Amino acid sequence: MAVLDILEFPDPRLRTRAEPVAAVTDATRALVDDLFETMYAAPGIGLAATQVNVHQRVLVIDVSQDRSEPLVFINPEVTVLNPELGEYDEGCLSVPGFYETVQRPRRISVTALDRNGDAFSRELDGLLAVCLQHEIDHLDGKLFVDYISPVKRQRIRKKLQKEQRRQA
Ligand code: QAP
Ligand code: CO
Repeated sequence: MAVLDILEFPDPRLRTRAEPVAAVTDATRALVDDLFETMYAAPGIGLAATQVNVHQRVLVIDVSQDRSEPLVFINPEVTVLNPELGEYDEGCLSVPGFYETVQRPRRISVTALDRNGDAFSRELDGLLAVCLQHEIDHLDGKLFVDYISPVKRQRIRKKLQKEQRRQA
């Protein structure tokens, strides 16, 4: 297992559309383990493979207080159950230090493969529904800052680029 480097906005690799996983193998499970280790180390509540520069449709989430409810979603597909939108102040390990309010459907259902390659479905609401939609956006090359005003997005881009130059 390994803690992997996380790409940061505005890195163009975050705009890559991830490919479906053709078969869940030991290599997929090794990626899942690295995603959890990286997410827990951060610490974060969700991480998509895109954020560690692996462009496969794999993401992990744990929104529990005591970090005891690891969830794996491979090739996730979402259906909106109710068009009603909710608001949440979202952050992102790829946009460190910034939080903005984003609106998304409140109630969704998801179908995905688990770490054994078995299909499952569940209905989600609350933070889990927000987080899953945020992470699937990563697999499609999308970031939460795409939902905010261009002025705010540009301000965040400039601050992070300055920070990244300092670290380089
Ligand atoms: C996505 O984000 C999410 O800025 C997961 O300095 C977040 O785990 C979905 C983090 C909120 C819904 C609501 C962010 C850690 C972690 C930071 C995260 C930071 C350190 C973000
Ligand atoms: Co994110």
